[in-house]
Amino acid sequence: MRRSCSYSEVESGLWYAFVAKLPMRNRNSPTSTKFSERVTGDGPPEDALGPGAIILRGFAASEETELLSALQHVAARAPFRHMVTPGGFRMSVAMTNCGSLGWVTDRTGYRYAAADPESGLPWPPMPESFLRLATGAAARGGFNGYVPDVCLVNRYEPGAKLSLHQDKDEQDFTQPIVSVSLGIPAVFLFGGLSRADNTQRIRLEHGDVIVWGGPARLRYHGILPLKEGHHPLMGRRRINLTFRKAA
Ligand code: MD3
Ligand code: FE
Repeated sequence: MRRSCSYSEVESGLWYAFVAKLPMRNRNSPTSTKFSERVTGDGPPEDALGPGAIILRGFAASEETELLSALQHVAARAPFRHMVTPGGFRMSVAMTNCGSLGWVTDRTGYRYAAADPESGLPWPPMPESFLRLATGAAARGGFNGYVPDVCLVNRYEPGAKLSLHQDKDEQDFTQPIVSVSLGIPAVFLFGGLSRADNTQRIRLEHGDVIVWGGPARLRYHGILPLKEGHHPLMGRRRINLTFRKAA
């Protein structure tokens, strides 16, 4: 059962304290609505994505080779698959997981499970390089001691999309989610706490890492259909690593 959580509960005053210590270029505050631009402007952290979401542009780029080789090991043991939603739709995004739990969906619902339903085996352990990246990024966002137990890996090919949704299958919404974009760029949609709220569009590129915590944690979000593209390392794919503390 989902734990309910009020907006004020997840909105931590701490956010403002750690943002003040960050260099301007890492504050999330774009300068215009043109989402083709990199977000590098300065200004208050409430701009753009709003409080709780911090973009670390290119943070993962120097680790790309290690991340990719670790990902190949994960996918060898737990292959990417297109899961089915409770409504019966096959997802265009292919997914796998590593860590002590993995996010799954089927006709019976969404949940975190300790075993891969395709094989019955435990999910592959979280690679050291994944964990290092996630804890390092979380610390930069003010979340010291973050220890994710899940990395959900999303694989997009041109045309794949993720409809607007909230992530609320986790137990504790005070724990952030860390996302890592690799491969061809995508347009991320960032809404509000209600599905009907307006959305902003943010271009996510290879190596970009975002820490979603505090008041950003329960905002609606999605990915527009991926455009054709080619990345030297990833080919015509985008991979998103999303780290969670689910249990
Ligand atoms: C904002 N993945 O796996 S990552 C997902 O690019 C998911 O594959 C997208 O949404 C992707 O659930 C977006 C960015 C992201 C992840 C979790 C969030 C943004 C978030 C949770 C709360 C708010
Ligand atoms: Fe999500």
